[in-house]
Amino acid sequence: RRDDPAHRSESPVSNAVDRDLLVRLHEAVGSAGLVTDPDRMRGHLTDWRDAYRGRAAAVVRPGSAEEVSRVVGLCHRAGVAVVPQGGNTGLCGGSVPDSSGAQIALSLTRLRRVREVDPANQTITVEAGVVLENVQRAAREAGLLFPLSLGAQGNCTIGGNLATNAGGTAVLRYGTMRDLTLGLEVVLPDGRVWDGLRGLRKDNTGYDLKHLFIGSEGTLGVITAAVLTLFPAIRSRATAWVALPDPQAAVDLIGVLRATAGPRLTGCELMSAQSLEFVLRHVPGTRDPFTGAHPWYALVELSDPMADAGLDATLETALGAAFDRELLLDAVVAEGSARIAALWNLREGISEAQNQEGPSLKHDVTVPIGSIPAFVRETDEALRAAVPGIRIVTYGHVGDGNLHYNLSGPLGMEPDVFRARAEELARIVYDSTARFAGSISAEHGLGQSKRDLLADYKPAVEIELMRGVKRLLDPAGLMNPGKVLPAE
Ligand code: FAD
Ligand code: S2G
Ligand code: ZN
Repeated sequence: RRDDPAHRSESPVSNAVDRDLLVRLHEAVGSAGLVTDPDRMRGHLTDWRDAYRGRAAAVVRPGSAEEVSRVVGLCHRAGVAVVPQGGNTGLCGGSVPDSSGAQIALSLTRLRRVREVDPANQTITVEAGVVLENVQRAAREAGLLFPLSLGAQGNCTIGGNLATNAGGTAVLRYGTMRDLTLGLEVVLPDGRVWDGLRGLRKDNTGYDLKHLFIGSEGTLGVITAAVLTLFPAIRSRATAWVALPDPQAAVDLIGVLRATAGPRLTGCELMSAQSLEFVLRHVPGTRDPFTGAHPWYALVELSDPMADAGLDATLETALGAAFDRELLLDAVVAEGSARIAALWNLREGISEAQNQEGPSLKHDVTVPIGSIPAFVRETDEALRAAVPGIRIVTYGHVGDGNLHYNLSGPLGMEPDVFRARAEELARIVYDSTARFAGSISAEHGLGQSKRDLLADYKPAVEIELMRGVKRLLDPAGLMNPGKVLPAE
């Protein structure tokens, strides 16, 4: 974090690994693939929010899976730790090396090939460094859809999406990255390559090993390619922005939408009034779709592969039923793609807007959907008792039970004074999550920021099993050490 030695003005480069390894790495990846210049390394030694900084012996950028295999094998033989990186948009510090300077940052961003699109099989085979929005584009160009969608899609990579089992705004219809993956190619911690790039929807031949690597955050191996499932392209969408009195109304609205639209409900994002206030203040060009202020808002979206699916009528029917049940305070259906994009901009702008308000303490939690109203009531109450005036930005993927509970300090509170309360406030959110049988990390993973919480929120036997898997696959402990699993 900011107070550790890595934040001092010391050079990010260190010579903590012997020169022989650097020479061999240079032989393996050439000058294009080995970065030791401090200025060129810096971007690889911090995350998107600059919340974590580290140092490294070098940044290695292999250009192929074969080069990844050679690099990882060399580091394994030299006993040097490897920290895989994609777009560095992760929010738990998982891709940032530690401050020892004795690790190699392994960037997969040069593995950028879309190896194959197979319309008959409805699959796409891509390399780990392909940016998410380029996978979406490749699918679109084939007349198909790759549905993973999240705010960082212009920078995050498929390798990072797999390693964090990314979720995003379409999970309630298409699932997480885990549900969208049929096969993986992985370089194991000793450099061997596991080619599991099968595009079969049925394959019951033993343990499903890909699921060990999906969500492993670079601690079990380096993902170099994947076979992902594609879906029919969307040809009609109907999107509405609604105002609600409370989270209970949002939960009831989901029920009405599911009863009316079934699987055509593909987006349901909730946001508190505080969230919208920050967006309207900091995101240029945004405006409140309603005149009066309301306590809660939701963005709901139906979509369908049929062009004339009558979605507008379906959405109007659902909203009518919701008004009849007094679930809504106001509603507007977006006319045309520009208005739809403007509504999504209100939602996707929250994260960046909150960063403009000083330190934001992020908590990415899931609770069973029916528990959301009580969970929000109890958590808000406890947070406000702890820090009067705290500004609570509650928003996110309510359709799958995932809320982002991101906290900003009260107006006038010194940022460092608020930051000093981070652990206490996290406990309040996570203890409340645990009381409602939820998860302390819905989609962002654990990285380094949440790994030490595991012991308090996971059964000991589960942590023992995970340690067993780690020992089996990475006995030398060289893959992304210090991430995911708590220190022994
Ligand atoms: P990185 O940050 O580079 O790495 C993340 C982790 O994966 C690290 O532990 C790293 O070691 C490991 N890793 C990376 N590449 C590989 C590889 N090839 N093999 C093995 N391990 C690897 N996340 C969501 O799930 N849903 C959201 O809605 C969402 N919204 C976001 C909005 C914004 C504005 C931002 C900044 C982030 C958001 N995120 C969200 C978080 C982040 O974008 C995701 O976690 C994403 O999947 C990270 O991808 P990346 O390529 O940036 O990975
Ligand atoms: C989102 C990520 C951003 C944040 O916007 O859906 O997953 O700030 C989040 O938590
Ligand atoms: Zn999210």
